[in-house]
Amino acid sequence: MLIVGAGFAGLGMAIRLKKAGIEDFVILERGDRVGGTWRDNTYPGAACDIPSNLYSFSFAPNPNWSRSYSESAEILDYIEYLVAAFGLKQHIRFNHNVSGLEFDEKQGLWTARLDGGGTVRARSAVMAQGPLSNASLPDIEGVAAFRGKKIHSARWDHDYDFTGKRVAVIGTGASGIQIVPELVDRVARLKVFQRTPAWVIPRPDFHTPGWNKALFRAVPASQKALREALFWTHETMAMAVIWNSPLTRLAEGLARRHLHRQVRDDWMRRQLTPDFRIGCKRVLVSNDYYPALQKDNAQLITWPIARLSENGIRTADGVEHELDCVVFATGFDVPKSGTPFPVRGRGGRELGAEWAGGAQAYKSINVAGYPNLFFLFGPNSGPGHNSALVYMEAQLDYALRGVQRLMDDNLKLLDVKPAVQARHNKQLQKRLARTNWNSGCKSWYLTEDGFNATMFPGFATQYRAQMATFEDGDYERVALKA
Ligand code: NA7
Repeated sequence: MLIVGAGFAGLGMAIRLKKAGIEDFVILERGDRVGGTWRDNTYPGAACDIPSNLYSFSFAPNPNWSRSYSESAEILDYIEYLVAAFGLKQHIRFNHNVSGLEFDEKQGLWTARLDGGGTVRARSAVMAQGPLSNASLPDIEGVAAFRGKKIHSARWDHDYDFTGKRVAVIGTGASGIQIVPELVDRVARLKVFQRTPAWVIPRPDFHTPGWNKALFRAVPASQKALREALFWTHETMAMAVIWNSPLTRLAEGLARRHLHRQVRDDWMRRQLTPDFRIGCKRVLVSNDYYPALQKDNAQLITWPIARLSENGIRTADGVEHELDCVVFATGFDVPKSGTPFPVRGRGGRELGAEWAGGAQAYKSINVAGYPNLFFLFGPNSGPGHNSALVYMEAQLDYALRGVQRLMDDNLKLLDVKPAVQARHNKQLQKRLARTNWNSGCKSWYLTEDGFNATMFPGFATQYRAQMATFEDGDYERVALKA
């Protein structure tokens, strides 16, 4: 088997394979370090907005988390611990950037082409390259012309000295609101360019006391119980975030109260109040973003950006903002085709072309015409309210079952039936139409035409249930000739 990507997903797959006694696999990683998104996002303040006890593998609990919401470096340490603890290093090929995948139907083999030549062939393949792995500079006029420092949140320059600088942060999503409080005290002036305000709720973040870690080490069941409690708390939040319900209004009330408590100025309150339903975009958690915006050297700018110039940013009201540095917290380039490189399946069909109108898969993991290929965090696997790793574990189990079928039944190919996939997607899209994500805001969850190929319209428990059964009848099976 070949696995593309050594982030949580690719490494999780490797652990599952090893636990099942399968050692014949290789992980192709384009970088020189494991960790995926947690290797790339090292900006000051980078942290997960899901509690660590839930944002970690249930089969590898960490009793030593230093706080409820871990920072990026601690998550990266955990990922590196996984590599060591499960003996994954020997399977990883660093600096191996896959530039294409091709299926040979006669032999039932996938070939990965590598940048700079070279190929890897395997019976099955796992796409674990992550949905948000390509940092994107926005398509704003003049970005190239700006002569000052440009930094993207996911490509941080730790050598740049912010002291005394006039700095802009463009973008107020999950990354932007974590960067602003960290930068504000280091710079001379901080201008925050907001296009759309997001809903922000309080962040119940605490240091883990020593006795608590000791308890987790001595009585692992206590940590398991905490994880369960966190899981069900987040499950309940689905009713506020995914669907429009009385809980949605309750959550909006909580966010409004948070805003009113932290921000006194009426103008600023109005600018920071979203005009869409909570959950439509990712709900943000922060205690220090609003206070940072109100510091004397900070300014919230809501005029649209007209262009960047050599010296700064010009806004639509005609004001020139002179700057030394622009931080782009503008998110990621979610590939329109759904894959970062061409993927050719049976009969030379190409996935990017098939997904041009919006990606679809069966149970988010298999795609008809692309046998023996498993997508981790594929179409409609995104959680809006719960830990991505809960969803990931369900995917890993499912992919393992597929791989075991191929091996145990001596199959050349296992390909989901097109009709099964079509029926599944018809139901998904019907359910998605009734969700908050499709209630009128713009987000990276949707294509420009408003097609939601990203999120799973249900509870994590429903997603788990969907992934818990592997129906052989859903697949075309072709045996290898003896
Ligand atoms: P996001 O969530 O995609 O946020 C990007 C932010 O940048 C958002 O506020 C955008 O405004 C803003 N943006 C993007 N392009 C522009 C332009 N051209 N002009 C002005 N503002 C712009 O990325 P993050 O890195 O914060 O978070 C990504 C995910 O990581 C997040 O969903 C979590 O799962 C963790 P907009 O709202 O589009 O008007």
